[in-house]
Amino acid sequence: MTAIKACLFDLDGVIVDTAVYHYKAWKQLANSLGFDFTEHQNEQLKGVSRVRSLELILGWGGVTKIADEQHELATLKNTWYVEMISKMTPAEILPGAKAYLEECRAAGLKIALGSASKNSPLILERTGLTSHFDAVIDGNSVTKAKPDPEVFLKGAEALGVQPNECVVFEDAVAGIAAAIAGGMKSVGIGSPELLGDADVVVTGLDKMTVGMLNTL
Ligand code: B16
Ligand code: MG
Repeated sequence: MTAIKACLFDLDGVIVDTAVYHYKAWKQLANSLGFDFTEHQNEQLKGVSRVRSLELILGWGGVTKIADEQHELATLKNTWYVEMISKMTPAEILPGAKAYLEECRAAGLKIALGSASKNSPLILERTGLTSHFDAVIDGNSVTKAKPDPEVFLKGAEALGVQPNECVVFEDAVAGIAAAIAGGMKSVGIGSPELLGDADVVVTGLDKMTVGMLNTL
């Protein structure tokens, strides 16, 4: 068994719950176009890129837009979203997340962020977590979305470790698939029904210990 040397964390749904803000901003956009979508449908947007999220939402509303208009709509949604996340505070860090990042660092593990979000630097800054990461790989530095392993492979590279020395923490099915495709161990954050392909599934980082990584 190869020893784990690094932890790669997804952001939304693992460290913070920005899905609520994404939902509010996308809903506002859909409403401005004359339709609505449910919180259940919103589940499908978790871990999905901004561009792909818009395509899905327009599809739900039966609305067709040319590329230029799509770009404008995505930018408008992002303006509203950034307004919301600019007011985030450290109180919005999910239970156990900060303590687990600190436990990992104290155990000598390297830590990287592996997120689809182009807004991750702002979210880390607002929540006071920037210094907890040795590397940040996000929507600004990848060309292929999860389930492609690019974001996590770049994370491993930035940390100077091999993929099989990494464990990925993810709340999205596509994120677990990306970890597996990259040859990494994975911890699912959420329900075992949804994330059954992960090596282990817990409800949150408050349920994790560094010791558990040796059993993966
Ligand atoms: P942005 P993650 C993802 O974050 C979100 O889950 C997803 O809903 C969002 O569309 C995506 O980031 C892109 O975010 O519009 O801020 O670039 O789960 O990969 O940390
Ligand atoms: Mg996520």
